[in-house]
Amino acid sequence: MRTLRYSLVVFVVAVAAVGVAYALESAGTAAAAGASGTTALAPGQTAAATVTMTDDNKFKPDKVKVNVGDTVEWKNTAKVAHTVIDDPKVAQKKGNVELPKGAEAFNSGPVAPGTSWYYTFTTPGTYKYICGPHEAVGMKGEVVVKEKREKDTVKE
Ligand SMILES: [Cu+2]
Repeated sequence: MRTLRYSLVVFVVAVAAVGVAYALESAGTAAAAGASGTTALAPGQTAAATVTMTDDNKFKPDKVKVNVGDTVEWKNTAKVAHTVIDDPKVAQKKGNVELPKGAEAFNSGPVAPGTSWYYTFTTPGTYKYICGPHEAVGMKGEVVVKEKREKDTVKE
């Protein structure tokens, strides 16, 4: 009888430990998924394209093409804050924001004058994005992310 009770205690502790391990792992995955947008590049990391956010409320250039895995820099050269938003829930006009299937929505939050925001694209397709405060005056842009072709990655 005592042995049975002991076994039960061991079993309950083991189940609890697995539960905690799973919860920790899930939290780690969630954090990693949200880490594609950042305010600073990692050492040795470079931006494949730079989009300037201007005083006349424009993304320049308003269309860039990059490959999967590339990082795009949005550089705010204006005197006001701008944002880089690709979240359909935030857009006032539906067609202004577009995401490829399976891609996660992103939102830079306010990018202060003189600073940059970086986003690394991991899903190929067309991204249409807006600046939240200036969507109504037409501050929109597009990023086309191409699947990396085999010959680009093969080195001799
Ligand atoms: Cu703006």
